[in-house]
Amino acid sequence: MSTPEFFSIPLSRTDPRVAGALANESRRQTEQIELIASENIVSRAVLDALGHQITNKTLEGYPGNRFHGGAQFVDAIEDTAVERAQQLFDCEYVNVQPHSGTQANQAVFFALLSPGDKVLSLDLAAGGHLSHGATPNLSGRWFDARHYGVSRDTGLIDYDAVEQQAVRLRPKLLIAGGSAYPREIDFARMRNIADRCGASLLVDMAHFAGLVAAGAHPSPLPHADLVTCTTTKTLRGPRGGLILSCNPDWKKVLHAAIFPGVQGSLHTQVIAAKAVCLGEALQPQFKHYGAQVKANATALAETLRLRGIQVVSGGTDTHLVLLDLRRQHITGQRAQTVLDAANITSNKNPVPFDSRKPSEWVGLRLGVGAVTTRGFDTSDLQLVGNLIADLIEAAADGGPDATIDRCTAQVAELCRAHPLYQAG
Ligand code: DSN
Repeated sequence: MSTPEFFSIPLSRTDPRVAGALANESRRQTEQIELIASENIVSRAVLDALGHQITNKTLEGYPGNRFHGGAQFVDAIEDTAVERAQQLFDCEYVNVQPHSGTQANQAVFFALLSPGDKVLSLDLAAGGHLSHGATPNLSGRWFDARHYGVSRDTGLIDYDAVEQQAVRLRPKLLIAGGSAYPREIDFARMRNIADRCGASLLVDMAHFAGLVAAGAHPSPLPHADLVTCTTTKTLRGPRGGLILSCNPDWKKVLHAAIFPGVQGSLHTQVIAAKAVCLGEALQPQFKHYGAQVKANATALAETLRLRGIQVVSGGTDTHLVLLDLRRQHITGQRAQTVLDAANITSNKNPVPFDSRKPSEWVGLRLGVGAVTTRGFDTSDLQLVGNLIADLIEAAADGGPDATIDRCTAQVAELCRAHPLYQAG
C-alpha cells in the first residue's frame, strides 16, 4: 500500500474482517434494546473525538508539565475537560486521566494506603464493585478488604450495622457505591461513620454520576474525601474514569498516583471525548435526560413488581433495577439468555445473599441509561417491562419460543421508532 493510500483507504476496504464485525455491532446496537446498566449511547460528537487523529499523540504528565513535546493542543483539551468537570460537579480537584473507573480506584488505593491496610466496602453480592477489595482483584489481594452488606429484609444498607462494623474494624478507607445498588446512599451518614472510625471516605459514583451531574441525585462531593466515577455510564461519555474532590490539597498526591503511580501515557482521544461529554452534561437538556432516566427506571421497576417479579429493595432511586428471580425458580443466566433471544440485552448479577457461583446467581440487572438516550419514555418502559415479564414467565414455564417470537417483533417495532446514528 502506498503512503497516500495508507492515509486514505477506509477500513471497509483494507480489513473486511474487522469492518464486517463492526458493521454487525452497529446493527446489533440499532436492533436491540440495551438494558445493561453500565452502558449508554454516546453522541456523534463524542464518536468524532474518539476517532480523531489526536490518538497518535503520546504524552505523559499534566498540562504545562509534560514529558514530550507538541503538547499544546492536548493541554488545551485536558484543561477544558478539567474546567468542565469542576463546574459540573462543583468541585476543586479533578483528574481526567484514569483509563477506567477501576484505575481511578486503584490510584486512590495507591495514594491513601499501604499494602495490608484495611478497607471496608460494600459486598459484591450486595452491589459492590470488584475494585473495592474483591478477592480476585488486586485491591483484594494486596489490601485487607472487609465488606458490609444490606439488610436481609429491605435490601437497603443498614447504616447502624456499618457503623458498628467500622468502629470495630477501624478501616483506613471506607468506600460507598458500587455496581448494582439501586438506591440513594446516605453520604452524610457514611461521612459520619468514616469520622467515627478515623477512615477516609471514597464514594464510587460510577453508575449514578450522570444523575448527579443532572441534579437528579444527591452529590457525594460535599461529604466524601474523594469521589471516583466512570464517564461511560449515566454520564454518557467515552470509556474512562475521573477522580474528583472538593479539597484541592489532594492534587499533588492524586496526580502522582495516576501518573507515574498506576498509569503511563494518556489516552489523548479519550480525554478529548471526555471534554465533549462533560460539555454536553453542562447543557440544560442533560437535566431533562437525568429526570427522564429516573422516571423510566421507576416505570420499569413498578411494571415488573406489579407482574409479580421481586425487585431488590422494592424499587429504585437511580437508573438501575435489580430483579431477584428466586420466586420464578430460574437463574439470572437463564433470564439473560431468553431476553437476549428477543433482542433485549441485560446481565446476570448476584442479589444480596446470593450464591458465590455466577452460574447459580438468581439476579438480573437492568438499567435505562441507554434507552433513555434513545428517546424511550415511561410508556415505552412499561411496554418493555411487560415484555421482560412475559419472557421470564415463559422461561420459568420452560416453553418460551412463541413468546420470544412475539416479543422480538415488538422489540423491533420499538427500535425502529427510536433510531440511532443517522448518516451525514
Ligand atoms: N462495573 C461493571 C458494570 O457495572 O457492569 C462495568 O462497568
